[in-house]
Amino acid sequence: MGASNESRGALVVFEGLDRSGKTSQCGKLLSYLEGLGHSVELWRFPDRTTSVGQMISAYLTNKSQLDDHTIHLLFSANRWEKRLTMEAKLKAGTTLIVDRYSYSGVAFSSAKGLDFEWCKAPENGLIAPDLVVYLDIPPEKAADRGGYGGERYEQLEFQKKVAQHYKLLEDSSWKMIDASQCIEDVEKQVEEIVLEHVVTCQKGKPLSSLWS
Ligand code: FDM
Repeated sequence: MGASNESRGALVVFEGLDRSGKTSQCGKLLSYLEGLGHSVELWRFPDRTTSVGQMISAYLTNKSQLDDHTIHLLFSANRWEKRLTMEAKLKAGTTLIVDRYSYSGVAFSSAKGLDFEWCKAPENGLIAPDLVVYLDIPPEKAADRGGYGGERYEQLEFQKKVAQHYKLLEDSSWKMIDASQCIEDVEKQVEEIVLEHVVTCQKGKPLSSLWS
């Protein structure tokens, strides 16, 4: 996909159950990398600011009902509409920290009972992350942290199914981090592993596509 030896930013994705600490860790990592002088941006999916994102948001907050396949494709479309910008930013040397990506797409929809391979198909051709940080936490422990906000998927029984489906997606780009640890320990491990990948991408690791 990209020519090698061109310095570029890294695509770092955070995945994990609700209340696993993704959003806090993404924010901390942003400050850390900025402090080191890197060009870095924080993204999240769903991106609720686009018109597709607004349909997704209405669904998640139970203001609209959609067929499971339809919402799955909207989540995917929401990533596709950002793909070109994502590639341009990475090539311009900006590291992107992304709170949820295709793995959430597949794990959540297949947890509802949709076919796993069908769920993966629309993600084919999106940019593959250089690193997926999976914040691993037992669903019961995540639920104990409280603060499920009442959106559609924030229920313990469903989160247990999501956890099982996430694990089917693990590949060599994944780094599992025990998210039951204190926030500072998680932060330190995240910083170390991400920095390693940022340096590899600066040295010109080529971009690649999901799911190859
Ligand atoms: N979610 C998120 C999906 O079901 N599919 C997707 O492709 C993505 C990116 O949307 F419950 C689910 C996961 C979560 C919800 O996520 C909204 P945030 O992180 O709470 O905004």
